[in-house]
Amino acid sequence: MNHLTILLVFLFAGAICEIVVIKKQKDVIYSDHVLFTVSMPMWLLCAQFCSRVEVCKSINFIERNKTCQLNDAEPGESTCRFIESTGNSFVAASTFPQQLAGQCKGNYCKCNEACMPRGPDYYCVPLPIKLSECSTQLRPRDCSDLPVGSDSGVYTIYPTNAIFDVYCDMDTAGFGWTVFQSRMNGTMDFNREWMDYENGFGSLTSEFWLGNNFIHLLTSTGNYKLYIHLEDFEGNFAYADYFEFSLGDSATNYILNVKGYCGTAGDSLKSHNGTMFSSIDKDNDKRSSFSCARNYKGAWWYNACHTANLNGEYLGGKHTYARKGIIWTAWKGIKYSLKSTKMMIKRH
Ligand SMILES: *[C@@H]1O[C@H](CO)[C@@H](O)[C@H](O)[C@H]1NC(C)=O
Ligand SMILES: *[C@@H]1O[C@H](CO)[C@@H](O)[C@H](O)[C@H]1NC(C)=O
Ligand SMILES: *[C@@H]1O[C@H](CO)[C@@H](O)[C@H](O)[C@H]1NC(C)=O
Ligand SMILES: [Ca+2]
Repeated sequence: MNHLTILLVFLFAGAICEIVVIKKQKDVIYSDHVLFTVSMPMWLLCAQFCSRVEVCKSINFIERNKTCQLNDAEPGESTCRFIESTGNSFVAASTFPQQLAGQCKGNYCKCNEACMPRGPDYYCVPLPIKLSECSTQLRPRDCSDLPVGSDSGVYTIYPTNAIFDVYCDMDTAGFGWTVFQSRMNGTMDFNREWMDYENGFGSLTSEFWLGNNFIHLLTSTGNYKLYIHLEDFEGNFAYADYFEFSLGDSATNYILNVKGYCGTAGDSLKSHNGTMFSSIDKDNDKRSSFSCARNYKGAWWYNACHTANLNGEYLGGKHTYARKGIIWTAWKGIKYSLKSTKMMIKRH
């Protein structure tokens, strides 16, 4: 018997003894985070399997061919990666009842091991399938390589030929986002020159810009998506999620490539795609005899000039100066400066 068969025997034996009620979210599957796929006769056994595997955060069960997919994430606020899919089910592991998690709850096997209950105790068995994520665990290329379960915070990452610190957000939109821009309360001055925007400024635990250099470096080593989280002063949130995001190098003036919008904030970056980065001392915008960066006190991928300006002045809500402030026009129009913003990326 191979490992998989042994594992399944245990799971089936376990399943027969337990009567549990699990809420399932029907008719959708979560497409972006499938770790691996196994055959199972019913979705409850798929859920059992997931509950025994430390890295499993949710499942898709495909009814037609009895396929159980284990996902390494639960969707965050965004539902962009859900696919409507009649007859199938999605279940988040956080909704599993205590009995299902059994004695393994809170115990940690290695990333490529499953936790198996034994009486009041547990033991770890190697998974039959090797998880690629494990190989880079000690030298994460970005926040998505960190061990599943890691908290939000500052981590050192090791993308190709570089080492630097970043803030990892594990709470806003699911696990593994590398944050490159943060506005919270206006404490940091964002009206800065090219060199600052190139190399980064601010404090990673408060307000900051990671640096065009670093954003380019990260997005040139793989396929990245972008998530923009916005908050107003009335307690509302909105997001814009782009399936594709990258920056060119310094020779292109960090030209923006962004596409695949989905979200609640509206697509205010569309008109900025394909434009170069500009700052108060370097005008690469599309408006002659006029500096968008100087006029709107920011640094951004200006066209002639903008429909979004998240590095603008911290003006604190409604104001009278059209397009000044921290602007996302599709959500709050041209005279509202947002309370907080976060721009972050994740490999896919
Ligand atoms: C079952 O169907 C899904 C969705 O069409 C597909 O992704 C998966 O590979 C199939 N599984 C098997 C074992 O054929
Ligand atoms: C802004 O928030 C940061 C981080 O929470 C804090 O350190 C700083 O003191 C705040 N500044 C103001 C002006 O509230
Ligand atoms: C966005 O800009 C990039 C870079 O200039 C370009 O290659 C791409 O075709 C543009 N995409 C869209 C959807 O306009
Ligand atoms: Ca100009």
